[in-house]
Amino acid sequence: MENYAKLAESVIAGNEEQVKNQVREFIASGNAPVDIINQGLIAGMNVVGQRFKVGDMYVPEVLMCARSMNAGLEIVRPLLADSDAESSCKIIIGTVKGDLHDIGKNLVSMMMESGGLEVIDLGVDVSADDFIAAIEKHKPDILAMSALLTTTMPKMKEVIQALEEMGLRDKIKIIIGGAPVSQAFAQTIGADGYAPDAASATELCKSLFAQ
Ligand code: B1M
Repeated sequence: MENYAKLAESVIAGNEEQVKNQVREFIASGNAPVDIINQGLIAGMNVVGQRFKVGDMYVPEVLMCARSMNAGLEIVRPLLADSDAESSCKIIIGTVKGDLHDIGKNLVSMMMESGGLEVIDLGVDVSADDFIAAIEKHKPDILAMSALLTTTMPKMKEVIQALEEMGLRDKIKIIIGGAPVSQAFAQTIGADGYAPDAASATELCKSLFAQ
């Protein structure tokens, strides 16, 4: 069993160089990319989240941790993208208006790509108008929205309402995710599905696409 705890510690310490070196070592030793992500990088970021919550860490430190985690993800990304799964399922993903959290969304996006899905990532702070413009331009099968703040969750509903008003709602499946979001909330706002993590978001898209 590899010592992913050391990698998690490097994320918590915000030590970007150490994270990159450890990730490269894990890859060279033949460790599975998904394990490196889940047991090392995300495990570390989860601790950061808990410390931030109780006031043991502050925004600048959290940003350093996030940067370290992303540096590790960037090294693992090409290995995930090596998946030879093919699909014509096209997804537009973004973090909703007012919300700048993108670590989880990037992970979802990366897992979807590695699962053979085509992903157009609109980034963070995406307004309903921007989502709609992208949907009209790219004609995706699925819209995937992420929110990490309880204050930005209602933006998801606004996007769905705007799609209804434009007569576009029936042309697309909609999934949502992010720490404060739930299956019950998805039902309340009229989304087609909710996924708690990146792997299940990929599976959910595949099953909705197959319907
Ligand atoms: Co912010 N932040 N933050 N933050 N931040 C939270 C979310 C918070 C819970 C921390 C806390 O206080 N307890 C809290 C929200 C409280 C609430 O809403 N009730 C919070 C707050 C308050 C804020 C600010 C308002 C702080 C301030 O300025 N006073 C501010 C808001 C800025 C803004 O967005 N407008 C802010 C800022 C920041 C940073 C910039 C410092 C940084 C973001 C950096 C970045 O993303 N580039 C940050 C971070 C890092 C966090 C925590 C610590 C970690 C989030 C994270 O990346 N987790 C977070 C605390 C926490 O979550 N415990 C917190 C790791 C990531 C892999 O998990 O994002 O949950 P997650 O994604 C998961 C799943 O949720 C799911 O899959 C992912 C992988 O498994 N998922 C999806 C996500 N999106 C999905 C979409 C899907 C499906 C699944 O389908 C579409």
